[in-house]
Amino acid sequence: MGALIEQGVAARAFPGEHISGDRALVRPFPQGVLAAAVDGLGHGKAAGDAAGIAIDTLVTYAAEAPVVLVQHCHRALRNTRGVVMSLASINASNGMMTWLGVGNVDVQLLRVSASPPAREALLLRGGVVGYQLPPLHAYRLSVNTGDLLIFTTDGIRSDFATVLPAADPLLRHQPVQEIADRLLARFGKTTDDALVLVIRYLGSEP
Ligand SMILES: [Mn+2]
Repeated sequence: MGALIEQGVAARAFPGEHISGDRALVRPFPQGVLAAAVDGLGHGKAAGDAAGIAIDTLVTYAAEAPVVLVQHCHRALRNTRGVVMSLASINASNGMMTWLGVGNVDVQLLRVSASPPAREALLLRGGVVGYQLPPLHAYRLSVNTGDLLIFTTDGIRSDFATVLPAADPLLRHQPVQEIADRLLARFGKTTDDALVLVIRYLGSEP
């Protein structure tokens, strides 16, 4: 299988901290790829420790369905301060994506090659993984070559979505790392850890 996606991550820790509680993961598995962004509650070492446990758990079970992944993380995080997280699992064989979020890690799907270009946002449920889970319901939708998936933690101002129209021609070709860097520079807050993960779906064609 060739590369199914390309990815860019831009992140910075709360000023004065060496460790960020915000972490991103892109993990291929035999039938597809898992993408995730995790925000450990608060900031500093305890937040980073919780986020690290979540990421390790996601790596271990990457091929599992998102609902199962959140349940595994919930168990693993019981003795931590907990995290919020959003996941997207893309199946390479049929171009279907399943996504799920607990807490406030925003995920936008920008269908930049559709006519007209369109945007969909992951429906988030309140809760804290490791402390209190909401009823878990994952949503399934198709993704097409060129689609962008943008994860942002709450260290990124939420109005970024309104100034990044899906029809922006830059989004079709600009390297995903540049898109991530641009969003962090323009919309990153200095009052929290901040992270942007940008994924472009390349499709499973050779
Ligand atoms: Mn945060």
